[in-house]
Amino acid sequence: MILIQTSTPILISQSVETRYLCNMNSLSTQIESLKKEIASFSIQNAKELEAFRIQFLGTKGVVKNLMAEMKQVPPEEKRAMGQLLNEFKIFAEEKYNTAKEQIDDGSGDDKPAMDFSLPGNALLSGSRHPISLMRNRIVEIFQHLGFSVADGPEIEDDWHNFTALNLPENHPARDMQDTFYVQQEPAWLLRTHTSNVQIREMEKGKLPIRMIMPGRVYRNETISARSHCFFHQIEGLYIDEQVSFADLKQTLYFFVRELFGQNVKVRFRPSYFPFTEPSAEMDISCMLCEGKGCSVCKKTGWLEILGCGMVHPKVLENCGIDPQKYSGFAFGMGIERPTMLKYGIKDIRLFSENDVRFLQQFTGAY
Ligand code: 2U9
Repeated sequence: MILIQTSTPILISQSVETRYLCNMNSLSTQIESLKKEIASFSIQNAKELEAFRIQFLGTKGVVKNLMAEMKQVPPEEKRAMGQLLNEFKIFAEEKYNTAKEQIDDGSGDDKPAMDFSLPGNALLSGSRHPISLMRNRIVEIFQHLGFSVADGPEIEDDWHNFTALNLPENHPARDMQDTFYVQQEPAWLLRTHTSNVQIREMEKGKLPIRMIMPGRVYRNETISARSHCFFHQIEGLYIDEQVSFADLKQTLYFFVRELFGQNVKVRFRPSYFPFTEPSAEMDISCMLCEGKGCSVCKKTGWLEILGCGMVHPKVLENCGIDPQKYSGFAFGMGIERPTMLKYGIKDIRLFSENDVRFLQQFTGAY
């Protein structure tokens, strides 16, 4: 015979002969009486709450003991009795939870009521990462010029990262863009620039294209205060009939004045990239010394900000675009460098260390 411990002892198992020790009718009578007991159980404070929990919901409490008895119920009655028991369990839990809430919020008599005159808890607001702040601002400027944003894979194949960009295997310029290869599939690599997205957009064959491609890129480089094995870029591409170098210059001039202020000066220096011809690097006047020369601009008065050029005809051909009909310009810039300049950040590693003392400084920044 098993007695469940309540103030009114409940007889669950009555005799050995019956094999199962309570039936549907007797269980429902017992539960009705238990429910009455629960309803009249006074819970005014944490101590009474705990007493209730132990008696009805504890490991040796009424609910657990009734559940244990279910083992002896024949299969044809298990379902109905199980349901009855479950409803009872919910009934007891609801009583417990309601009482707990009242005690926790001070409306029980254990704690004083809440003092609404006290100051509230401050809401901690997060902050955008400085790289995101800079990327968003750059994206916004180009969107005003009618550029849309395109995205693509960081794990790329050789064609989209190198070969289509006029960087065939063994091209010496590949040396400057050494990267990481996927061990199980060495034909896949981590992209070294977001140019793979341009190639994929051009391959779609929908012209004209006026897009910018922000994203994370990878290089096999030694990590130091000035360089990292991954960083962020924004590249841009404009392809249409009769796009000229003058369009490139005017677009980029507009962009840097929006980003760094209307007084900024620019200069273009001839350069070489396998994917553009002609190619150039664009410098802006140093915003720290206003072109006079300082340690940041290494006494030159100029800061190198991006590379650019007219898309090489071979690259257009590689993507199925007729270079006789279409021309275009492209540019690429790292996001870390202008971000470091804008916020006076001296070490590139801070961007990826996730130190809240660093990140918190950008709360409310734009
Ligand atoms: C296609 C055709 C041409 C993108 C370009 C550069 C020049 C450039 C560097 C700036 C700093 C990379 O992050 S960085 O190291 N980029 O100098 N990028 S032209 O030219 C393209 C891209 C795609 C199809």
